[in-house]
Amino acid sequence: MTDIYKKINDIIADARHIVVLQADNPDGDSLSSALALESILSAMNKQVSLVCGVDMPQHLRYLEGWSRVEKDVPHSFDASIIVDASTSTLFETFQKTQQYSWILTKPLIVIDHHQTTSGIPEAAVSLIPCAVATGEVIYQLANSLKWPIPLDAARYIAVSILSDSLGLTSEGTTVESIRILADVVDAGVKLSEIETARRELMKREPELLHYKGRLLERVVLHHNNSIATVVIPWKEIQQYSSMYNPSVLVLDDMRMTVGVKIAIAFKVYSDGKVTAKLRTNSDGAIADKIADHFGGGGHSYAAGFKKLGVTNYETLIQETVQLASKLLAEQP
Ligand SMILES: [Mn+2]
Repeated sequence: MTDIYKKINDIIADARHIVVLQADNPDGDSLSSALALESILSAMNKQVSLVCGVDMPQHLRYLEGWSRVEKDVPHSFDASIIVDASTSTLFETFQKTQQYSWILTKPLIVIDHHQTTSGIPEAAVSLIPCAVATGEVIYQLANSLKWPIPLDAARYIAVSILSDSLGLTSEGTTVESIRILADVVDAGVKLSEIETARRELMKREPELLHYKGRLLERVVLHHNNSIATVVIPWKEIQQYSSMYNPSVLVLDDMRMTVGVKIAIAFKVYSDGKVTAKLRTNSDGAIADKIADHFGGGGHSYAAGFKKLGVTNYETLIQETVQLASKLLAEQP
């Protein structure tokens, strides 16, 4: 690990302007990891540009600084850091515009914690230890390299850990995660302030209340209620996505149903693209295996995949359900 730390330190030392990149599926961990790095590197007198190919989701906008995330890679920079992702397929938006190949012309650092990924072979250095959140990895890196960790960086690290560990309750939460959280609270971070800001922004538009009801009515239970699926068609993606991710609106309710081991939300786009978001309970932690089968990635509890050129999405759903039931039957 120290070798990797040294390589990262060298790249950062040589760079004046650093781009911090999130994949096309930004979440609480990726955004707060990017903002934590921005704060840390700025304190080291670096110029930092935050970039993500897609809009920051509404529910993350309680994090001060979200609006500094730009859509385009700047014209000149010296190095880049990808946070919370290590699969190049997650950078489709950049790949379409050649921006991704532009990124690869400069030293690229990958900082992530996803264990089942295809990796980014072009990266100069990849730091992907087992950790509950990328924020945890950044804290350990900064601490060990004696980089400054300003209070706002410490706050973002707390958000990142709380977000990916589901409030320190997920399987991947370790003593180290709790220790880091204790450290940042010791440094002055107030967890109650983070939670108040988050809850205020969690309030949803009234029309989402009724839409959620319609989505829940459409949930299909398969194989003795062990697999729950829902389909979100293009029309609804267009209508509601700017307010809230329709999948996220119902996945937890699906998962919190007696008997359900795995919940899957499919989004069907107009161009033949179909995405699937998978969430499981502890007795059905096979999300990564299913995602992997379809070329996606993630954790055993939460994963996703994307298929292009799908002509009949119902066949894909059938295939997914069959694979899920087979994997569930093979569970010890
Ligand atoms: Mn993460």
